[in-house]
Amino acid sequence: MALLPILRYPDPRLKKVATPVTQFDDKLAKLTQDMAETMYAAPGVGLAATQVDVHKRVIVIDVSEESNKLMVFINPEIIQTSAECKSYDEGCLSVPGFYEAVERPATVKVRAQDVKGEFFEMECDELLAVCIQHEMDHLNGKVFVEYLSQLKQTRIKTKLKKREKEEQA
Ligand code: K1U
Ligand code: ZN
Repeated sequence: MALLPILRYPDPRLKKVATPVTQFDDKLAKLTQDMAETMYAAPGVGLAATQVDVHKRVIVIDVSEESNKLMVFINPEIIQTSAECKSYDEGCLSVPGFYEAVERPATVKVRAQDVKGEFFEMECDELLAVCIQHEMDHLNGKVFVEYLSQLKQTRIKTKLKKREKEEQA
């Protein structure tokens, strides 16, 4: 297994729209394993392939208390959303150190394929609902800060650039 470098906002590669997976082979299995290792090491509760510069529709998530319930979603689609919305303080491994409130549908039903290509459906609520919507945004080239005001987006970009310079010095 391997740890993959995570792209940092505002890297333009985070804006790419991921394409569907068509080959359910060993290469895909290895990608999901490497993504899981990268997510656990970060640490985080989710990771989209976009964030590791692979522009395929692949997501890994583990929102369990003991980080032992890995879920893999290939070609995920949201097929139902609740009318009720909830706000959650979201974080992002591509925007390290920033947590901001984002409002999204409280529950969603997802249809996806597993690593072998088998279709499944899942009802998601609580953190899982937040996380799957956040990760699907990544696959569509959207980072959660885009839900914030222009002022907040600019402040986050400025702080991240300053931090990057300090890290390089
Ligand atoms: O997509 C990502 O960058 C992963 C992101 C997922 C997420 C978390 C919370 C709300 C929405 C989306 C993260 O995992 S950020 C880190 C984080 O939430 C966390 C880190 C350590 C322990 C528990 C949570
Ligand atoms: Zn993210």
